[in-house]
Amino acid sequence: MSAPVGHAERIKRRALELGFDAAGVADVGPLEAVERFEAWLDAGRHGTMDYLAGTRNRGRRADLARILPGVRAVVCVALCHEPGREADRDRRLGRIARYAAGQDYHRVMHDLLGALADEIEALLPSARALWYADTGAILERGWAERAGLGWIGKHSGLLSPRLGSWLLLGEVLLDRPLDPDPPLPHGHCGTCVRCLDACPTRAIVAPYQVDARLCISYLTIELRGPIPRELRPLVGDWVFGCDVCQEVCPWNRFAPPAREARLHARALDGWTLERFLGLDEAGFAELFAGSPIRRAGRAGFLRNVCVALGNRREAAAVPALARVLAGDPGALVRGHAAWALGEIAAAIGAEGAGCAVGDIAAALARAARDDADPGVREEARLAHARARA
Ligand code: B12
Ligand code: SF4
Repeated sequence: MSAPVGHAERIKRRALELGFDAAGVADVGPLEAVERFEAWLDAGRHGTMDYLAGTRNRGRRADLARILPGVRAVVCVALCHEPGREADRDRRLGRIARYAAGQDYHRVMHDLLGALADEIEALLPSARALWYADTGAILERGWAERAGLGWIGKHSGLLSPRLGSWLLLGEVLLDRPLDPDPPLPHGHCGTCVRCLDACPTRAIVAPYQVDARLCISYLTIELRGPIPRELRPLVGDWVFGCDVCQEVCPWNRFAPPAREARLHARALDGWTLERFLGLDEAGFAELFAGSPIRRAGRAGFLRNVCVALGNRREAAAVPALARVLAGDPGALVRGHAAWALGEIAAAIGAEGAGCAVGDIAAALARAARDDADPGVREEARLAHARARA
């Protein structure tokens, strides 16, 4: 069956009218990205993201027909999510990745992709259209590249010459053929390696290859346990996700802002890093209802807040951190509070604020002796040694 003339164009035009910033069609021939993905898994670069490595999901990534039998085309879409940065907000809250500054993009994609899939099914009666954004066993960057939306930058993100890389991806699988778009003839990174050089943890281990175990995005969102001690100083004040590799990219200099109002940054007026430390489970769930930040969970998010405060090394954070160390219900949070106190003590000690250092050392010594959790006792012991060094 040949592609119905005009359907692809009408679908792409509708996608733009619905609010997407780019749309293209990919044919469903074998995808190079599958091999890259398998090599990435074999190297263990997915860390603890076991859902990526399961046999069923691997099979589905390698063959879209296992998701939609008879699949013939992939309609790929991109949505700009750039909400802009505000220095004051970053200062108060720590840095939150741009894609997570507003409401959860999965919800936004749900609405837009659902509407697009309905329209496609109305245009092509008896066709089946299945849509995904992020959560499907689909190599979204590879398909978007195939559909001509952009190229894969050396940071491994999809980059559009017109829109930059502040893009979220989604797709509609279709069991009807559509005229495909050609992929871009070549990428436009050239000799640039800014993203590799700028990555604080050196997570871009080679051009196009990210080792998630080092990526701040993984460490602050996906990782459930402690952030490896040697990486904590490199995380800076990122409390959810990381944008460094995209911030330095020259192609983002003229990237357009998000048109979708739900992706604009929430002000979180009155909140600060120290105040976040007082959130209990219910308070966390309420404050971040409908936000991607809920994915980290309370313990993961407060762990990140402790690391950010430790890296800022300001004595003003000591009381809040000491309260957490003495009484937070989460061992993960108490352990990272201990680490942060050790960092602050080491920094202000050098400036001669010996009194605060004495308080910190006493709090750490108590935790090293009395905390119920052996992991926290160990963190406190190490931090205590650092505080006194
Ligand atoms: C797991 C995951 C992560 C992991 C691993 C990221 C990674 N680079 O692999 C972590 C948690 C670290 C992460 C971080 C981020 N993620 Co993420 N993530 C995913 C997810 C669920 C799967 C990605 C995956 O399969 N990774 C494994 C690698 C091997 O696959 P890949 O990324 O598609 O691989 C490309 C490169 O490796 C490249 N490649 C490898 N070798 C070679 C060699 C050559 C020569 C070439 C040309 C290419 C190449 O080829 C692949 C594409 O063809 C996708 C959604 C999805 N279902 O696809 C979102 C997704 C990739 N993430 C997204 C986003 C927004 C982010 C962050 C920007 C969030 C943030 N601000 O904190 C960061 C960016 C970090 C980065 N530089 O990649 C967007 C990316 C949009 C875009 N413009 O590309 C996606 C598509 C979600 C979405 N629906 O919008 N993510
Ligand atoms: S920073 Fe340079 S190398 Fe990295 S994606 Fe952008 S253009 Fe490519």
